[in-house]
Amino acid sequence: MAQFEEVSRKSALHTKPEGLVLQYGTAGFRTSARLLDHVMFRMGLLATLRSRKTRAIIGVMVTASHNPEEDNGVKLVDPMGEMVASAWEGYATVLANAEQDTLVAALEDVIEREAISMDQQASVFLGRDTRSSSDSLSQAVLDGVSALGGQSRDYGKVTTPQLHYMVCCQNTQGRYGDATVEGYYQKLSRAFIQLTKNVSNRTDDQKHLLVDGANGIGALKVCELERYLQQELKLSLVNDGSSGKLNHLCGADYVKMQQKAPAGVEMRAGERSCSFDGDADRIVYYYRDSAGSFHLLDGDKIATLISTYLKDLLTQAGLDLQIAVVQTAYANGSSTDYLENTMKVKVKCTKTGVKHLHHAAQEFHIGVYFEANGHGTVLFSAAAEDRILQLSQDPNINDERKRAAFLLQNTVDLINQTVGDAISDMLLIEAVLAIRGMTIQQWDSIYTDLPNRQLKVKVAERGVIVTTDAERRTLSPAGLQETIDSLARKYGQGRAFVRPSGTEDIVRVYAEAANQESADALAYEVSLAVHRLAGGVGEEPKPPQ
Ligand code: 16G
Ligand code: MG
Repeated sequence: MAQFEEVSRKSALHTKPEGLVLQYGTAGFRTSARLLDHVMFRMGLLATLRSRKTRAIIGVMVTASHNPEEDNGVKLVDPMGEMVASAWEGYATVLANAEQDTLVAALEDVIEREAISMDQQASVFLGRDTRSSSDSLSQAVLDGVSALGGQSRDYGKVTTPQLHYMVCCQNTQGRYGDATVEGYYQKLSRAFIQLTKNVSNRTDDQKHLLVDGANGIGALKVCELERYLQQELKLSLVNDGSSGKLNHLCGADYVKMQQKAPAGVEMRAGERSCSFDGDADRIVYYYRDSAGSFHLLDGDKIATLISTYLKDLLTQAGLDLQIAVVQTAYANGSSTDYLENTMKVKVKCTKTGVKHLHHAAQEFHIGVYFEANGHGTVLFSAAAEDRILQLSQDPNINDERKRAAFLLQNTVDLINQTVGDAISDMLLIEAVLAIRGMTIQQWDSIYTDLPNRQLKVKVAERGVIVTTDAERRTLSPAGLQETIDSLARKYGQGRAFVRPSGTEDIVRVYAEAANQESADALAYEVSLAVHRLAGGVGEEPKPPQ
């Protein structure tokens, strides 16, 4: 077939290092950028096949998110803007690992299994982050698309959520919005201004936000957005990429893991600040109190703020829609307790990874999902959106219901429902704080986090750890869960779990307890148990200092 001759010819220009084996993990392929050229070419091929199969546009995003500048990665985006279906993650791994001379056979196998008609048109949307390697790696994706006769549209530098948004807009014929960066800013800023315009007495301090752009794509995009906000939100951008290194001593991952302010951020007491990650699909907030202590408001605090706001609006609107919060095992125990017992909201726990939370959130009228690391959004079912729309157009309702329906309607428009989006989440949080007249301290005091600690353990084969119950318990190796149970019981409010990382060759340990000392001790003791029972390599973990 002539098409496959082109694939063979072009593939010779994107050769695979012999013997290299990579896996499409939780967030696609991610490794050192110099190992990825052939992977990008092949993901161009696969996205083209996926487009033929679904008869829709497929997205390809070149980014390694919060990883260091030297790394890169790629993920595929399905037609409605969601993560690619899991069977296709398997094909991605097979294609990436095929040696040069078996690539065409591997492609033919996918075509046959999925009964793909090669006459069908194919179209791929491409985006990339600001890494220096992203330009040439994007070119490799485009080569793959054209080698299989697909069309492509290159959006250049965009955030990951912007690419997801474009894919969804185009595949819904513009019903979700206009598939341009301009259209994205217009939709979000319009909704933000509608939400905040009737809030009286907003001071300059309330309109001001410090943003750490992680020296990445989010920094560029937030600058572009600002002029659409008509001074309703004034952003002071640090780590804007002009001099600092991507994700180095800054960004959402750094702030969350180190529990401290990023480089370059000088906060006045009580000043609201937030950090994006390297591809702007995660956000965390923080501030310093008058005594100088640092306070982090992570994904759990964000989920609580947003779900409380939505629940109250539903009550005011008189809408009987079911709202739920989806979390992972990393959610702070205090947040789960507050949501379930004080707010009386349904809470569901899933495995780590956006696709699991996203999927679970689709089961409810309104599903608010956030990982503690700041990755999340809100999903509204079609029925929920319809009911909100109908109510907002009903002339026979009282002012309170009218106002609530108006706010709900614009909140739907402000949220990027395709995936967690730092820019959209930031605008939503700013709008909610404005509408509720809340300071960041008041938001923070909704509940108090339990002290916690995360550690990593190196083992020979992390697959020996098998988890169940949304990763909250282990089935193997034998005896590990019993050990964790008895260690956790020693400490007030003690809870711990372990899971193999989906992005690094390590086992992750999480522990929380009534005080920091106990959380640290519990995390250490559990790490030691993992090292001893699950084939630890290198030195045993050391007790906390
Ligand atoms: C990826 C996931 C993120 C998850 C993290 C866990 C996506 C887009 N990203 O970054 O949701 O929290 O992996 O990493 O799904 P870990 O498995 O190494 O702990
Ligand atoms: Mg990211």
